[in-house]
Amino acid sequence: MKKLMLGNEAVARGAYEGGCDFGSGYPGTPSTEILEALKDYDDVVVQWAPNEKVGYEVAMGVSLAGKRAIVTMKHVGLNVASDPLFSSSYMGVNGGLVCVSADDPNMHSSQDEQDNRLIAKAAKVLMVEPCDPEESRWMTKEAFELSEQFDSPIILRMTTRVCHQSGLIEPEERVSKKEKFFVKDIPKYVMLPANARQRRHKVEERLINALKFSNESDKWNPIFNGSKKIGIITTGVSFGYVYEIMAKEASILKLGLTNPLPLERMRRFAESVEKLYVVEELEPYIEDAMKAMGFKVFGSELRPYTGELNLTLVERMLKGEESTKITVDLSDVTINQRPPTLCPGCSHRGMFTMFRDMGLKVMGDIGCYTLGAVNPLKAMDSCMCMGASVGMAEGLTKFAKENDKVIGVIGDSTFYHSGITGLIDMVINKSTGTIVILNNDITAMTGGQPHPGTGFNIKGEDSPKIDLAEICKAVGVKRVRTVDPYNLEEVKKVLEEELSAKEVSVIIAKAPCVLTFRVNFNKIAKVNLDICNRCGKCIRVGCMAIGEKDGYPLIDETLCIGCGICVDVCDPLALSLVERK
Ligand SMILES: Cc1ncc(C[n+]2csc(CCOP(=O)(O)OP(=O)(O)O)c2C)c(N)n1
Repeated sequence: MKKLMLGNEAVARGAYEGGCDFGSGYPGTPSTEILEALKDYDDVVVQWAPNEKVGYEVAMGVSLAGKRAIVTMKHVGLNVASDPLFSSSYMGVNGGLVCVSADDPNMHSSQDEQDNRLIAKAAKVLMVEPCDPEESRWMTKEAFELSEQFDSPIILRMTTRVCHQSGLIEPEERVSKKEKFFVKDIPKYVMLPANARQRRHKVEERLINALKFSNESDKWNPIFNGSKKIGIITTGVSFGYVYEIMAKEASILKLGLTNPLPLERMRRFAESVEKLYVVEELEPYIEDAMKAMGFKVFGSELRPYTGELNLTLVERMLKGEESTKITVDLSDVTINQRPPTLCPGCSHRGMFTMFRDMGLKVMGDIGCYTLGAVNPLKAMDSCMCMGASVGMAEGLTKFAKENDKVIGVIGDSTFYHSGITGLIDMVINKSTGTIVILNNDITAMTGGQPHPGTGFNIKGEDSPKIDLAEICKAVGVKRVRTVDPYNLEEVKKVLEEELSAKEVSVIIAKAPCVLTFRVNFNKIAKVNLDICNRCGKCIRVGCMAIGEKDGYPLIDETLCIGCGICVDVCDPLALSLVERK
């Protein structure tokens, strides 16, 4: 029976059907739902890793054990996992290994826009690209077979629109596969230079074999015959747009196995049509390959070079002036922008209010708290990649002007992910910097996944809890303080003390995520208009529950949870907390 599934759920289904024994990964939009769905299949062991590199390495260990494994991450996660990815390409696999890279064209929720097809090419591993949920299912399922057949980790390249579109899938049975076990094979699995040099040839052999397969495969790289006047080569979600617009008017070569590219099939197709287009998102990956073979191709010059495609853009690309605007044109419609903001009552808000009011230079990081950079807080001065706040704070502290007060600010999940090594660097290099860890006991940004400090795992079962303060002490930080982020007076005092200390220090601001743990202080902020002097300080904490009328704060009682940050910043004491009735 057909089932309606999200692309990511279909990947999980495909993994289950493909005999996957193990799933790991680190949350990251748009990939997160894959493991969350996979955990519900009893035959698969599923766990979150502290970061993508570790997730990849555990999956590789499972592969060496002869079992099938999947590891999931967003595109920037593959940067973190690229060290094992590149070497594992030389080692090949024992059990099939599938690595999901969920790319995010247009950066809906990412700090950069990467086309990880280029990483697959550089790592010389096979890559497959589905276009919809049903393909996400069967391609994932079959990717395990391909992985074993070509002795290669496989990159399953998804994009936001493939991950997050819903569609019908046709579930199949789980495959029954031959039992495999660990086989000792030092030349294959120990990448000493002498062994790696030998394996380097195997990598090329693999690509030659896979190229033959890719060229011959109607299943992975099908051709939809139509008019020969126009030929279009496309892949992933772009196929959906192309097919909807041009199914009757063009011939389409749809690529599903995109590393190695089936060059011979592409050449034959190009020669069979009068005018050739390539429609793909982000880099001109296929287009460049066609140009290198000497073909005249229309592609990237007809579309925006950045961001994602849509029906309108693809129609304009392919039909130019004749475009009929088959989608609704929203250019005349005014849509009020709703900037993202911290939740009412979020424990991060008071911290950033304090950082701003103290004039600190804040080396930030990635998480909900990155919203500390936006109006009206504007209290974050950098955000580069996960974990970077620690090293950057160390660097800035070393060379800051004498009166500049620098801190690094990092979330708890991000600290476990990649902040710890930065802190070790601070200790061994005698930094005098201060790091603030915002500990809300969850990975909030991506929807509330557990992390090494939460004390429960992906299934909600109890798991050992790695204590943040103990880790900091264990790596040699002597000054580790914990503060209540709702007590701004305490926060200010501790920040001042630690900033003036002549050694590295860590401040842990500990309070649970109000959204995940449904925190309610059961109070409401009230304004006494007779006392309020309209200074606007309460409004500048940037809480959704505080509006403004004639310069006076207006409390939205449906949103206020009574955290009291606005009350704390009110100098004339016009705001107070009252019991919620
Ligand atoms: C390498 C990499 N992996 C994953 C992500 C997605 N991501 C961004 S921040 C974040 C974790 C946020 O959790 P935490 O640090 O605890 O902060 P919170 O959102 O809870 O405030 C994740 C998973 C990313 N941006 N980069």
